[in-house]
Amino acid sequence: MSRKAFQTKYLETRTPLVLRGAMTDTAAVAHWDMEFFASRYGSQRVPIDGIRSGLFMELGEYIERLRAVRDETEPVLYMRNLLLFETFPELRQDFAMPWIAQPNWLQSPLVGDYSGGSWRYWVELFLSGPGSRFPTVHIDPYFTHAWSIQLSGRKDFWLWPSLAEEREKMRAGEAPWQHGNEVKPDTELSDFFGDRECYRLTLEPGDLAFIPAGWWHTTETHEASLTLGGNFVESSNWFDFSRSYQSRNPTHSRRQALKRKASSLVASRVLSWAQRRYR
Ligand SMILES: O=C(O)CCC(=O)C(=O)O
Ligand SMILES: [Fe+2]
Repeated sequence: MSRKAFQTKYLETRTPLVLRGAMTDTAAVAHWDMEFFASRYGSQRVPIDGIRSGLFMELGEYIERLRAVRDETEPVLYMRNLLLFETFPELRQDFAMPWIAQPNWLQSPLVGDYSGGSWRYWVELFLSGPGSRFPTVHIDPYFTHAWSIQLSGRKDFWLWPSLAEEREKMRAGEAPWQHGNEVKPDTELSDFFGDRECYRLTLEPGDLAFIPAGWWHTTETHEASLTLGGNFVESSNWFDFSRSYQSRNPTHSRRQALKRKASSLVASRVLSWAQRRYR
């Protein structure tokens, strides 16, 4: 598919897409499997179940545990949303952002820093095993579009479209972005989603998924699974992104404006010093 076709058919209409095998030939899919992470980073302590959970484990021990799961009713916790290049910076040279996530306006110095700069090169790592489930049905922050690359194992995704009134609330910074904790997508969400059509898909190694801005989603695995995921902003979601971010972070643009002022002040001081010195 051409970049232009992706733009008009999927980005602008916010339509989910799976590109089967699109990433098979990349270095990450070829080399980053469980064994790679276990042997290279086995003794590194990493957060389990998200950065805010306060739970840490050595990566090697986590991988051993998820390999040992036999019964889906006793799954391991999801090792999720680990910021890959903040944790393992040297891996960055072996990874190229998937083409669907380029251009990414979050990488432009013109838009400034969001989330303290951690979204500039937004790539997260997810590990899970039989019976592990992403803890919430949610919409990704601030209307960012998302991509997922399945590295090993299979992963089931559920996606539901949002309603116009939910999106309006999200723009105003009012809506909940998450629904439920530990919900079982196929049996317990009918009250919430009513007859909204659910898209179900299973990612296999090498597949690339596009999860558009404003779609509810969650995931589940039935085997050891390794996934990379990230989020991005470009022309089709910039307005919703900046408006909803601003609603929740009212001091953000003032801070950005101050920063710009401060840096131009420094620049003008340096320039006038240089002029005086070399006159
Ligand atoms: O389980 C996954 O790979 C996707 C998780 C997800 O939707 C997220 O981190 O926002
Ligand atoms: Fe998500």
